Amino acid sequence: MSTIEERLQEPYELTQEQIEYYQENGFIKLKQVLDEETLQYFNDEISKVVFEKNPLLKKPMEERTTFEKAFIQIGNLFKTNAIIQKLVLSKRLGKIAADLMKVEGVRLYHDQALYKEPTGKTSNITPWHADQYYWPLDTDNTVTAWIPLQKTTENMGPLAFSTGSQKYDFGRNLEISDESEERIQQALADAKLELVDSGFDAGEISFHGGWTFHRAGANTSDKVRAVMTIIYMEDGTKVSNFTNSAHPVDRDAFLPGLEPGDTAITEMNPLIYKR
Ligand SMILES: O=C(O)CCC(=O)C(=O)O
Repeated sequence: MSTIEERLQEPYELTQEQIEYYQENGFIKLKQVLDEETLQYFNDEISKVVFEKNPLLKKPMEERTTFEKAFIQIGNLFKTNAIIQKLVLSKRLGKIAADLMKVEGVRLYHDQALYKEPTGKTSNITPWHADQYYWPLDTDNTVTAWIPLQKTTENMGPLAFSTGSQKYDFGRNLEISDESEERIQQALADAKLELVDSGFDAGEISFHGGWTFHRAGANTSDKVRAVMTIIYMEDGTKVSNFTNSAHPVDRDAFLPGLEPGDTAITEMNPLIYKR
C-alpha cells in the first residue's frame, strides 16, 4: 500500500476525450482523483486552519455582504502549512492541469480554502462569475482545481458550470456580486448554454478555466462544505496591465514585487509540474 505522499505524485491518466471535453466546454469533473484516506487527512488539517484563522465566523450570516456569505476564504496555505503544501504542490494534480490546458508546465498562481457554511434561513449562494476578472495574468491558460474535501451533495452548494461559456466575453468585467448573479445568469440563459449542476462523489474534483462562468447554490444542508482550491497558470505567463482595482491587490498577494510585462515567477509561484 503506497503512502499519501506517493499517491499525490502518481499520474492520473486522462483520455484524449477528456482533454477535448475540457478544451470545448471550459471545465471537467473527474472521479476518483483522490482516495478517502487522502481526503480525510487534508479535510482534518485544512478545517483546523480555517476555523482557527477565520474572523468571519463571528459575524452573523444576515449581517454579511453577498460575498462574505458565499464562503470563508483563506489563501496561501502552502506557505505556512507543510501538510497542506503536499496537496498544493501535488504533481498528480499539476499534471492534470497541464494536460487539460495542453501546456508544457504549470506554476502555482495561488491556493485557497473555500468553506461554505450551512446557512440556516439566509441564502449563501456563490454568484455567477469568471475568476480571471481578478487576475492580472496575460494568458488564457489558467485553471482551478476545485477539491471538495468530502462527498458534496446537491444541497451543499457544489460548483456548477456553464458549458462552453469561456468562449463568451459578456460579464467578464463583473466582480462577484448580486449584479454578476443577475446579469450573467440572464446572458447565459439568452445564449442557451447548458448548466451542469450536480453533486460530487468523495474524491471527485473539477477543473475550470479562468474565463469559464460558474456559480454555486446555497448550502442548505446541516454540514459545512469544505473545499480546497489550487489555481494553476501556464509556466512562462506574464503579468498583464492592471485594468481594474482587483489587479494590484492580487499582484501584491500572489506576485509580490512584479510589474506588468514581468514573467509571473516569485517565491509564491513554484513550478509544480513540467514535462
Ligand atoms: O466554492 C465556491 O463556492 C466558489 C468557488 C469558485 O468560484 C472558484 O473556485 O473559482
